Amino acid sequence: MVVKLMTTNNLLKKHIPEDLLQQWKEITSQKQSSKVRIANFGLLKAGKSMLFNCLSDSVDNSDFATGSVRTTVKPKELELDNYILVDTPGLDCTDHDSDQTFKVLKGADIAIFVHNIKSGELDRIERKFLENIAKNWDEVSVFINRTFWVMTHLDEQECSDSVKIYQAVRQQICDIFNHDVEMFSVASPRYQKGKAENKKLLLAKSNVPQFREALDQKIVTDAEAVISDRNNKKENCHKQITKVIRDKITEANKNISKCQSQSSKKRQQLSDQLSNLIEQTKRSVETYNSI
Ligand SMILES: Nc1nc2c(ncn2[C@@H]2O[C@H](COP(=O)(O)OP(=O)(O)OP(=O)(O)O)[C@@H](O)[C@H]2O)c(=O)[nH]1
Ligand SMILES: [Mg+2]
Repeated sequence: MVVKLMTTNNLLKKHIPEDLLQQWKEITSQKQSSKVRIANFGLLKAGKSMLFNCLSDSVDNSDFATGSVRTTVKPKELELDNYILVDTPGLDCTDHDSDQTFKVLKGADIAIFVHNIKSGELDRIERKFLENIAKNWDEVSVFINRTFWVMTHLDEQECSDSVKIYQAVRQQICDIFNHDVEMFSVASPRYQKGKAENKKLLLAKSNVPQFREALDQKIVTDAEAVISDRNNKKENCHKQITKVIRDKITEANKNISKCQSQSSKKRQQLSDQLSNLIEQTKRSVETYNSI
């Protein structure tokens, strides 16, 4: 008999649920860097990539492609001096994109939620995605503590409406997580123009420097906690995988015992039938001999 040995990867694929395996891959495939990983998330055209270009000071949007039609189609990573940025596709395009973003967030240390203030309050898809996090995140309080909430397109919505929208979105987030959050409103093109033309007023009015400062501050104050959370995440994921494997072994052992007991029952039945047959044959021969 030829026993085909399966590779570890194939074994994992066969026995571990896809989402758990994906989470493990996401955590373990990250560059073994002590740098903080920052991932964005939000609807299509929310301004995620442009905001990341501001963080990397790419005034011509060359680090992360931006555009007026669906632009980011798969996550893109960029390593900077003090952190790694992971740009993601819009949540509202396909279910696969949303799932992929959820996994990217699981592997990130800090998340940045990006919402276009021009689109008004959070829509159904954004709320659904956030509700899913509130329901399924291992430690929601850590998520809240490590997430920045940013509204873009401030330059196109500077009217009384923007204050109303700002407050309404903040309330929506508070309702989902039962936690009040601080929100930033930014104007990314203004920041890029200010950088390119060295115009301090534009930079200040973009609000991006204030946001960057808060982000930098968070990275400094949470540095140790981030590493310890990262290890906890890895450990939790490893524990879950081990549990799945142990449960599978227990189930397989039960099946083996069941098969063994069935086979021994069958063996006994066969043996009884054969003994019966021998006995009957013997009796027939005796009867024949006595005639
Ligand atoms: N006026 C203004 N335009 C912005 C701002 N942020 C982004 N944009 C523009 O909005 C469009 C979408 O921006 P992106 O950064 O590509 O949006 P995205 O969320 O990455 O989009 P996808 O990758 O397709 O999901 C681009 O044309 C940007 O130039 C902003 O703060 N103000
Ligand atoms: Mg993009």
